[in-house]
Amino acid sequence: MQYFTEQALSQREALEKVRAKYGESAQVLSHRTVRLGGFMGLFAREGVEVTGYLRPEPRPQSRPPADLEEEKRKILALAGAPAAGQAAAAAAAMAQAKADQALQTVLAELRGLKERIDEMPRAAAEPEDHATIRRMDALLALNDFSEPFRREAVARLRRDFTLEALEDEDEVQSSVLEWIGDSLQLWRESSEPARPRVLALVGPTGVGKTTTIAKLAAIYSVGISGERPRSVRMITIDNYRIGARQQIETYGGIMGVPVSCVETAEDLRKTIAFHSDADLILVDTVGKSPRDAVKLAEMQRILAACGPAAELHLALSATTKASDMAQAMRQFEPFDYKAVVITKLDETDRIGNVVSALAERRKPISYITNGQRVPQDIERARAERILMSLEGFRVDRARIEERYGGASPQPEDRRVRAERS
Ligand SMILES: Nc1nc2c(ncn2[C@@H]2O[C@H](COP(=O)(O)OP(=O)(O)OP(=O)(O)O)[C@@H](O)[C@H]2O)c(=O)[nH]1
Ligand SMILES: [Mg+2]
Repeated sequence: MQYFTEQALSQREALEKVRAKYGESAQVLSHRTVRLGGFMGLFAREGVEVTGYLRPEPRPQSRPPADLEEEKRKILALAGAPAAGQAAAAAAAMAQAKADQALQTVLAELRGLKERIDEMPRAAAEPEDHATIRRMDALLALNDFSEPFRREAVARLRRDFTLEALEDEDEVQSSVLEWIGDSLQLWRESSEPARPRVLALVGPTGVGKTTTIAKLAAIYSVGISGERPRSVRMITIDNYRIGARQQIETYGGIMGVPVSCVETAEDLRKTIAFHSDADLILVDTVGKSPRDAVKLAEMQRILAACGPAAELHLALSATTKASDMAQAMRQFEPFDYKAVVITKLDETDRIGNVVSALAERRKPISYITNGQRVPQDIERARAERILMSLEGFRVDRARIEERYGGASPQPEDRRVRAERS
């Protein structure tokens, strides 16, 4: 307890001093008359001295019952409480842990449910729309076309078709197919490519970049159906993964295509300069997660050494879900990729996700790969090939080929077909 003593000329003044100094908590116990000031007993004046103590601060509010229980359990445990007490405390703790776990499970399930609901295709057509419009919307949803793409198609169907015309469902389907075909942009090689033509492939991990590079090296180095064989080189920036280096070196060994492994931008620049007599230099890169911005920036810095004329292509697997595909396209945007290689077309029947993502960003498709075999399973992108692989559409093949297949098939396409037949 804290005590105080204050002196003043009067009791009133002494009490005022106490209040001012210690506030309401001051409790005066006694007062007495004293002599104040003076010199050696002379000139002193009579005054008052008050003595008292400070009332302790009120105790904080008692804790809520749950905390009290917790305290009790701890004290019992510390004091070596009887076994029954400990058992009760342990049981209570376990019950609490179980309740927490159950809550976490429920929350995780709710989160998953929300994600699934968000991903569920919502109908772009209204119930009052003509049955053909609703069926077209369902067909596009079946093929994983994005909601904006389907909304656009539904709006166009409402606008361009009379009720009578909507009765001819085959004709409507053919029109929708043509709209899809027209939305596709195809990458065409320059008729006078730079020499050497440098083509680098970037993309998320495991989409098939190295396999695609090997396929391209094979088809261009062999020279197909009268095309002159090109002198091809492969460079990999994936130097530190032993398996990856072996993978591309094995392909190079089989095809007789020289392979160089580089680590830095300077290495890359020098290696390209060293192979300046080649027709085509293919650059394979290590797969990057689109979420890893730092590594993406580093790869971009290295690839700048390919020079301004280099073609950067983004490899995307057709099996990627629409939202991840959009994210990959966005994250690789700073690479200024010129075209997209769609890989693993053989692993899915639904490619609307790719088609709508490319249409929304106006990116052309350069190559399509549809299997693991090197070099057979690759072709230059063709609209009719993509349209034919759509699910559930009754395709008027002759009409599609007439519209999109005007140009004779690319040499490697003929070869691939010959090999398959
Ligand atoms: N089904 C199928 N599998 C493919 C295709 N292209 C590649 N693959 C397979 O996909 C797997 C990964 O291929 P890689 O070429 O190593 O992929 P990557 O993009 O180089 O992988 P990282 O370098 O690790 O990023 C391998 O098993 C390939 O055989 C394709 O068109 N279809
Ligand atoms: Mg690779």
